[in-house]
Amino acid sequence: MKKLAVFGATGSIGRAALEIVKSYPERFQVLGISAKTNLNLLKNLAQKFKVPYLVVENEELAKKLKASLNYSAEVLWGDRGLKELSILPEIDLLLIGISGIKGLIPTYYGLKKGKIVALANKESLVCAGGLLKKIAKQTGGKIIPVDSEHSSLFQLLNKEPFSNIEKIFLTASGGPFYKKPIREFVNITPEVAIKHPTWKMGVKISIDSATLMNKGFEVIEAQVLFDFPLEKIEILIHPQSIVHALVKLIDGSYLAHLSWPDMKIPIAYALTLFERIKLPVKELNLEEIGTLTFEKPDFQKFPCLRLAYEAVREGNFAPLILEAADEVVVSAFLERKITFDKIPYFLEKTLKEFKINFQVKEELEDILFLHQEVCQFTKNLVEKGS
Ligand code: MN3
Repeated sequence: MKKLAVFGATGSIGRAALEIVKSYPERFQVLGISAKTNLNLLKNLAQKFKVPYLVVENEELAKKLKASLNYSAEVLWGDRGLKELSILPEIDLLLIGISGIKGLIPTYYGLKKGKIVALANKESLVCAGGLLKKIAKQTGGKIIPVDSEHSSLFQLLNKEPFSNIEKIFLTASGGPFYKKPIREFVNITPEVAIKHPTWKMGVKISIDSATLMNKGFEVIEAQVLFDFPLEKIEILIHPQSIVHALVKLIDGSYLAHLSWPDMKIPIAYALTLFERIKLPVKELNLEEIGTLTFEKPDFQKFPCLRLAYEAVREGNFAPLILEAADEVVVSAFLERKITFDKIPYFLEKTLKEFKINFQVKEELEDILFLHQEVCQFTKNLVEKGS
């Protein structure tokens, strides 16, 4: 029986994970769940699974939740609550479905305790990849990717010695605007941009998919996760979202991972520690799909891709700077302070102009502080720029 904590239980990753848990009660027990503010759904999930530890964003919500529960549970809150849940001795596996830099908190403390971390949070590896890998090495903690592309690569790369691998490919649907002429980008509204063609996801990641910044972050993650040279990581636009990743071997063979785009597959693969279990997912009918297409991404039209590669090349904290800037710029777009076409402009400007003015120790507090500093810097840029 695996003992789980699900961070971001009310989001799309968390809900999919709990659906799997519900189908396999003999395999999993949920000891902790967290949510930011969706109190009603968190309460329903908590009561359904009789979860002993719950985390919400603040004390007020914690009190409200505790008073409304029909059983007795420990209700924690805030960053401290995230930390406390992640280090509970009785939990073996953490699923990090929180989006944003807050996801780094349970990832960091969980790895420090040598736990298995099934990671769907992008910011953790983009902002603190080196640090997390260092900790995992020291404690024996494990990072298992849950993002569909990285889970696919993980499955493909498991079967081959490193020296056999010539290249890896992440696929991208291209998002809703892949075919749109760039001159029309200025008119894209938030309402249209959050509609992703194949995946149902949170708002921030949907915008990142529309700018392809999401794919850029995934390149950064793949580089960290698999210790693979950047020049050998490529992106292929694949609008059908059936092939999630490919690996090219030195003998000219390609291995690919195909599945219906459903996050339950990579989540279950991580939660079971690489066993295969039956899942309630739609049958992949290749005859019905008929054609799978691939093309090179357009770096001119989607400069966020170039920025991601540049950030990795620059190293230091450039990926963190890019990620923090993106958080601010995406909010500014959602609040209609800037237009869609200006997103990469502000990212690039932050990358160029932000200077780190203190000695950053590779520790959680410093990384969170640096992230905040960048956010403030980009906020000022956006205000001046519009
Ligand atoms: Mn992905």
